[in-house]
Amino acid sequence: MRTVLLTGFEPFDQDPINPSWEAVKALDQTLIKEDVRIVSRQLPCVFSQAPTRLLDLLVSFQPELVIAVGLGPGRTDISIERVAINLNDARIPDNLGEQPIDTPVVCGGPAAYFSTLPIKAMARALKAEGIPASVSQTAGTFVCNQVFYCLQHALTGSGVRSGFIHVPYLPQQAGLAPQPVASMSLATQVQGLRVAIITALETVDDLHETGGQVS
Ligand code: PCA
Repeated sequence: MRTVLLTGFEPFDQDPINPSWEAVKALDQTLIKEDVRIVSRQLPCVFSQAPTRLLDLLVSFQPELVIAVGLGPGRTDISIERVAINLNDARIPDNLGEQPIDTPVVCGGPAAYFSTLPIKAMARALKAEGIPASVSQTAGTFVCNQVFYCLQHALTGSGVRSGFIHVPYLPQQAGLAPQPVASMSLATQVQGLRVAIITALETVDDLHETGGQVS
């Protein structure tokens, strides 16, 4: 049996729920193909703990594909991240009150890593199903970016494909927000992840079409 590892995050910043965990949890133990099983695990939203937990999961499950998922507050679609940068710059404290400012994720590591997922093909496949999606050029500078960077750092040269997806708020979260903010139903998020995983498993060479932005 082959394994796809999905991770989602615990709630953070006073939110009682994190859609990334709700969505990946819904796919835990799913047979996404005859011989491919999804394993979903939660990561702490803590700079000092998330990377170690992630590395333990890579060792335990020996996955052939890894997609880490996080909430992108204010994201309007399923955002398939292109690049992780070697920088922590926390606008808010993490769940242990740590707030690193301008520190490297990995001392001496390269400035950035690219996703090794077929990000263009994934965005296109989601849109073809009527699910809003795009390639994103930044995963931010908080714990999601840190986890994404550590994931790419750990798997460089391994042949295991990996990357990161940000999902929007759930409608019930957006309904409580003081300002209008985008949201997406849990069912749509789960279906989006399902399509993203199947596309990643089936696509060897990514599409050559633009996923860029002017600014
Ligand atoms: N989103 C945060 C961290 C955890 C999460 O789900 C981020 O985008 O960094």
